Amino acid sequence: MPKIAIINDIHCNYLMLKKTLNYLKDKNIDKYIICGDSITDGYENNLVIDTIKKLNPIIINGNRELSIINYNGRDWQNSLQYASMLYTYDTLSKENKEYLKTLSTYKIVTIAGFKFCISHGSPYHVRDLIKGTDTKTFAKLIKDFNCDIYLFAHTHKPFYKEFKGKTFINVGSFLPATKKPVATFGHLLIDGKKINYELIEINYTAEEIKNYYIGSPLYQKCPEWCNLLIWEYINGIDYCNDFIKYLNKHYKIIDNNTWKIGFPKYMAEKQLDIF
Ligand SMILES: [Mn+2]
Repeated sequence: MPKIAIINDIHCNYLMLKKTLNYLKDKNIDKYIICGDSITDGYENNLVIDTIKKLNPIIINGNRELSIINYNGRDWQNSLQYASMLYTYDTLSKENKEYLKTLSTYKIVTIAGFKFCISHGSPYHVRDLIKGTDTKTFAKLIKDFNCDIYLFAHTHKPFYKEFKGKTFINVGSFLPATKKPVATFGHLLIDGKKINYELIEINYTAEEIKNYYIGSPLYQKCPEWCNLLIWEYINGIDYCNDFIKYLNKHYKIIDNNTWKIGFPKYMAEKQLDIF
């Protein structure tokens, strides 16, 4: 009866990774599956990758890993918008960059007779945003890949869907986008021809999150981005993307100047304290 833990969109949150692995330590997990975006948005990228490697997981890259391994060494310099990405690029070891370069963006594997299609966005594109209601895509995936279980990530919104005898799962993220402040991951038990799926929620407090980020080396490089992340954890709302959308809406050019002006305005509009 293989027991599988599925962990997606870690976004370099070592605090949640520790809590998750602590929860799983006596659960006799046979296989870990990690569907990408393990790095960036945090300050312990090497620790996260080194910890993941020790799990000997089935692992793929998300868009964040691709951005880091394909970075040209120029575009993010002196940019507030990309300061967090640059932090990851600058601190991630050569060895870990090389490790990520060996990974693909989707994978087909068979575990205990079940054929899995593992992807970040989808096997078609790393940034696809697949929802539990996307039955047209599910039908196409069945036709193109002929798998039993399809795993997605990237949206940070968990779903579990059975369609035409196949199973489609997103286990969510450590960085929630469901207005509920919990980190989520999946536990899958294969029992003969049956599967038993459970979405696990890991709790944290606003204090823990604030203590983790405020004053960190990442916070020192990009306090604005860290503030958006902290509130994202506290409220389960994707403020990082929403702030970029806000800047695009209100300013012709997005540069450090409009970031500096736009950030306090945005935070005031959303009634979010700046830490
Ligand atoms: Mn992603």
